[in-house]
Amino acid sequence: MTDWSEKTTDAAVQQMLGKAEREGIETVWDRYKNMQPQCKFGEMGLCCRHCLQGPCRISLRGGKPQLGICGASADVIVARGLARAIAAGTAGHSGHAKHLAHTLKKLVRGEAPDYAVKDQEKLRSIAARLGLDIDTLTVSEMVSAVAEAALADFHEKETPVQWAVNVLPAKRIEFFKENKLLPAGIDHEIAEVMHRTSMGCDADATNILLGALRCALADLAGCSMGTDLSDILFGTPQPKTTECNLGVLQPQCVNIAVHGHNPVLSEVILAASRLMDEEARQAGAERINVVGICCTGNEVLMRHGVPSCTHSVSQEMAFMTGALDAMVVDYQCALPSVVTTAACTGGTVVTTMEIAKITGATHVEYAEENAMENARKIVRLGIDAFRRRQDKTTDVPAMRQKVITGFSVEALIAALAKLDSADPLKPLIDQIVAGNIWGICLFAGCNNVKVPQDFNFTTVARHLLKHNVLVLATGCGAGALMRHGFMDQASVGAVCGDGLKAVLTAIGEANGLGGPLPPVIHIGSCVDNSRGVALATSIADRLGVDLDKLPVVASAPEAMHEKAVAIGSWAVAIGLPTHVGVVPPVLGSQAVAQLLTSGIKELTGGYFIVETDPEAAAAKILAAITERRATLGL
Ligand code: NFS
Ligand code: SF4
Repeated sequence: MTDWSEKTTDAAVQQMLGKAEREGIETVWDRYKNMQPQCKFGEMGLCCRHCLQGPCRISLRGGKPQLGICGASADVIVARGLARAIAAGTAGHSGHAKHLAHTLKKLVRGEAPDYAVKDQEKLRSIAARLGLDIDTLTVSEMVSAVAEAALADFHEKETPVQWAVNVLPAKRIEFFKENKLLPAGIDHEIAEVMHRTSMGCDADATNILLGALRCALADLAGCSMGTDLSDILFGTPQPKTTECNLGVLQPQCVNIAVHGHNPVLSEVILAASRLMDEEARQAGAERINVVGICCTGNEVLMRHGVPSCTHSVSQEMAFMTGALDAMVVDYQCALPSVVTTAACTGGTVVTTMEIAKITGATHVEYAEENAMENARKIVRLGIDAFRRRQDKTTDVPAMRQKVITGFSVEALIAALAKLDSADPLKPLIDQIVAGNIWGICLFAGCNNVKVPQDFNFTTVARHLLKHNVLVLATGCGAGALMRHGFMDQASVGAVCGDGLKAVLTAIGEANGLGGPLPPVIHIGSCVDNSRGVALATSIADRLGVDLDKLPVVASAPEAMHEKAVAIGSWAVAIGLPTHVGVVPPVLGSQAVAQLLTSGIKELTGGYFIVETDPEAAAAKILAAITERRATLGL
């Protein structure tokens, strides 16, 4: 039997890889192999195509050429490349947030009849944060004002981006102001990075990186806005129990996977599917089974307990089961190859957004104005695919994991309030001071085909949990950890250190869970890294310190997307030691690499820890936490 452990550590995915090999169906891992050897210039960040005189690439190890045709140095080329990745990531997160703001505006105008404000309390708290007079405004006026404020954050204006200023401690904002790091407008910062990194513009690596950091803070604003507006529209998540992994696909049902990012689409698909079980039964199915993939999967998992099917690098495997009828995609992180996998196994890929079509997929243009009608059309494509697979066999791995999810900051604070209703953060802070919680680590980011799937996530998490680090997780990182049982309270005994175990048990029991909280706390999708920031900011405010003093760290052990680069960069900008387990294309410049991993510490207090060996990474992350504790006198 082939050993698949170098590709993935998820047993369900391994089983599907065996099937793909037997049937000669190409996967992302095959294409990775065919891509070897990958270009060293690209790996090092030493290739520039920013003008038509190029491509230019700078020779490694001191050989010639040492300058691009225009004279750009290795430092400049590497810094420009990184800055553009951050701008692209920012465009993704904030584009998602902008889409939600437009949906809110349509809602107010009566043009989005299938949407409603599900969480008025969240609306009021965000309106108050924006300085609106919440006592005199009606709900609809408040929605309108919040949406306008959100859209105003995109262009350059006299005042800085509110979704950056309002989500961080005052001390951090002062520091950003002094260092010209406060974004003036989200789209403005993206455009400015594109401008300054174009041929013949900014040719000072440090200066480029400072501009890139300001853009990364615009990315944080986009993430926070995405979370806030989604909570207003669809509700703030509350704890719930569900399941994950490929075993959540049910051959006797019409299986529809929502894939991508924005709950604007997936929420309505879910609602439509709940109204269409009868149609599914007429086609011979038991019912419609909606499952999630990647971050939109996290969105509907957090709010509705929709089971998560798989994540990131293994998305093709959902079709390999033969049981997935339709994969409905909005935008970001969908492999174009799913169309080919679907063709081999009989499923349908449905694209829905004007900016994200895939050749070979069925495109149903989705508009908020006709949301339910479009959603029904899309679900019907799934029912049609189900009809077509009646005489075919399916191979759904019998693997499912229990998941406890839904930990918004509001939910976490409510859980802590059961221990101290007057000062909910106090029990958490007391436990950090006592050392029962050694520190907090936020796991984020993707899987990356260069890493055996989930291996880095699970190895680092296991090590940190044993050392009593409280672990939060988002995105496909959360997906990795949930598929390996880290979000099931039953594994607390096996994976957590004694201090952490006691804390998780105390919170769980005070909340009537009849047991502990799960070892890893699921706080949402990638934009929901903002929930981690909100929690850290509350702790910092409660203690009256800045974020760079807290024993809080971030880790993206299997990062892949440009969005992950943007997130990692704002994590460093707000003062967090931030681990990345995949080497970003910066090693071509010693100056840039040095700045990111140590020089920047002098400025922001945060820095990158680049370490591909997960055991070594865990040790370095722990050391960073311990250093912070020592500075705090703990
Ligand atoms: Ni984040 Fe989420 Fe997943 Fe990576 Fe992609 S879905 S937005 S980028 S792959 S974690
Ligand atoms: Fe080459 Fe300079 Fe043009 Fe880049 S901008 S392709 S380094 S000439």
